[in-house]
Amino acid sequence: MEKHFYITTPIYYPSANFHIGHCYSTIIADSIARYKRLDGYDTYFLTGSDEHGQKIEKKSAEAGVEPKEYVDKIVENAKDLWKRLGITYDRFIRTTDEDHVETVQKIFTKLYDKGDIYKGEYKGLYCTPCEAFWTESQLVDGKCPDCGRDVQEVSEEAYFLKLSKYQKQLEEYIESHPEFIQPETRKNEMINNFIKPGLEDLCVSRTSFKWGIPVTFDTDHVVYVWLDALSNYITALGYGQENDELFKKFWPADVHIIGKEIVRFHTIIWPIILMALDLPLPKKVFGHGWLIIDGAKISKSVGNYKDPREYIDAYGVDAVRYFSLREIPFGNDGNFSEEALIARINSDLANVWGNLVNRTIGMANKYFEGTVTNPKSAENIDIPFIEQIDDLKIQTDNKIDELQISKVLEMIFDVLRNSNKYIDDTAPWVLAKDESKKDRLETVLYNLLEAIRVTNILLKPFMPESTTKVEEYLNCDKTAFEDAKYNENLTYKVTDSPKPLFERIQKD
Ligand code: ME8
Repeated sequence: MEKHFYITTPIYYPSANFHIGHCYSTIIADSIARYKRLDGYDTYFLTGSDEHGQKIEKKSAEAGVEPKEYVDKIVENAKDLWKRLGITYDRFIRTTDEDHVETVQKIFTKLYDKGDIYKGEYKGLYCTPCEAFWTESQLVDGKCPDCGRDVQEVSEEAYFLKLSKYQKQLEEYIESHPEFIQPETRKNEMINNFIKPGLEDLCVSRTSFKWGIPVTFDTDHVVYVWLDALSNYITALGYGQENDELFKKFWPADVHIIGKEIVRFHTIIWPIILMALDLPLPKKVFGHGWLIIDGAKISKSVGNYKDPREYIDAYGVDAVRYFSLREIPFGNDGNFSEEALIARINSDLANVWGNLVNRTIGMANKYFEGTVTNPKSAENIDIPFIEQIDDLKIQTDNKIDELQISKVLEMIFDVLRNSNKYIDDTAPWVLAKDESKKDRLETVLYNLLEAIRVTNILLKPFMPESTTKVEEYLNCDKTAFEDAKYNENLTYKVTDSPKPLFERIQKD
C-alpha cells in the first residue's frame, strides 16, 4: 500500500521584512517533509502567501501601487528566501491564484446555501494588523490581546458563519481525538478559554474595503481574510475543481504546522468550516513556540530582526536550519541571538560532528590509506555502541511522528558524541603502535565510519548541504533511509582531502 503524507505551513502575510522567526514553521515543515519523502512516503508539502485584507490594501496604497503589484514583488522575495533555505515545497499557493479564488467563492456559496452562513450586521472591534475580530471582554488593557495594538470599532452589514451550531460537535471531536491539538497545553487553552465560554458566530465578510475575494452573490462584500486563507489547505489540492485527484489522495492533512498565536483559527474556525463542508478534519495541528529575543517575539513591529539571508551568508544554510530546529524544544519558545547561533555551531556542528568526521577520515587515511573494511575483531565495548547505531532510526521515526524535532537532533547528536567518546576509549593511536592490533584498529575505524554513515542518513532532512558533503567524503553507496542501520559488510574508500564540515567561529 502506498503511504501518503500531507504537511502544510501557514501561508505568510506578504512582508518585505521576513525574519528568522518566520522561517521557523517552514524549516520544521520542510524537514519533516524531507524525512517522510526519504522514508518512502508519497509526500505533499504546501506553503504560500496570504495576500488579501485591509492591511495589504493600506500598505499598497501608501506605496502608491495596486495591491497585486505590491504583493507580486514581495512574493518573489519570499520565494528567494525559501530557495536559499532549501525549502522543498510542492506548491507555493497564493491566495490571489485563480483556482484558489474560484474555490473560496464556491465554498462561501455552498455554506450560504446550506444555511451555515447568513446575513446580519456586525458591530464590534477589529484589529487590522492581525485581521482579527474581538469582543470587549477579550481585549487586554483595551488593546488587541495578540499584538497589543489599538483596535477599531467597526459597524457594517456582514455575513456570519454559524460557529455556535458546531460548538458541541467540535468540543466532542477535540475530547475524543487527543492527538488533534499539539502540544496538549494548547488543547486545554482552546477548550477552556474559547470553546467552553461559548462560541459566537463569526463575521466572515467585509464591506469597508475592496482587496479580497468578492462574494459572488453579493459583490459589495469580500470574504473575511481568515476564511479565505484557511481554505488554502484544500484549494491547493484541487478541492471543488474538476481535477481533484490530489485532494482525494492527500486530504485530510497529516499535520498543519503553525505558530501558537494562530492555533485558535486552526482549531476552532477551520474545523468548523470543514464540518460545515462535510469534510474530515486534519489529523494534527501543531502550535509551535516562538523564537524570542530579550523576552519579546522577533517581529517586524518590535524591529528586533535581521534578514535571515545575512545569517545564511555568514554561517551557511545548515547552521541556520540546525539552530532553528534544535533550539526550540517541542512547543516551547527558544531564545535567538547571534551568540546562541555561534555557540551551537561551535559546540555541536564543529566540535562534535565536524570533529568526528575529520578525525575518523584522517585516521582511515593515515592507517589504511583510506580503504577500510570490517575484520570483525570485536570487543565488548563495541556492543552498546553498535546497538545505539542500530536503534537510532526507530527512535527518530517515533520522535518525528510526535513532532519532537529538537529531540530527534538531540538523539542523533548523542550518537555522534558517543562516537567521539568511543575514539577516546579505544585510543586508535595506541592500537596503531602494535602490529598485532591491526585488525582491532580497523574494526574500530569501521564502526566509527558506520556511526557517521547512519547518522548522516538521518541528518539529511535537516541539513541537506553538509550531509551531501559527508556522503561524498565516505564514498559508500548505502545512503538510502532503509540503509540507516549497522551493516557489518561494507567497504569504505574515503576521500583523502576532506574539508572541515564546519569552521569554529571566533567572534568578539
Ligand atoms: O499568521 N518565532 O501569517 P504571519 C516563531 N497569514 N514563529 C514565528 C515568529 C517567531 N518570532 N514570528 C512569526 C499569519 N512566526 C497568517 C497565517 S494560515 C492559513 C494564515 C510564525 O506571516 C507565526 O507563528 O503573521 C506563523 O505561524 C507564521 O510565522 C506566519 O505568520
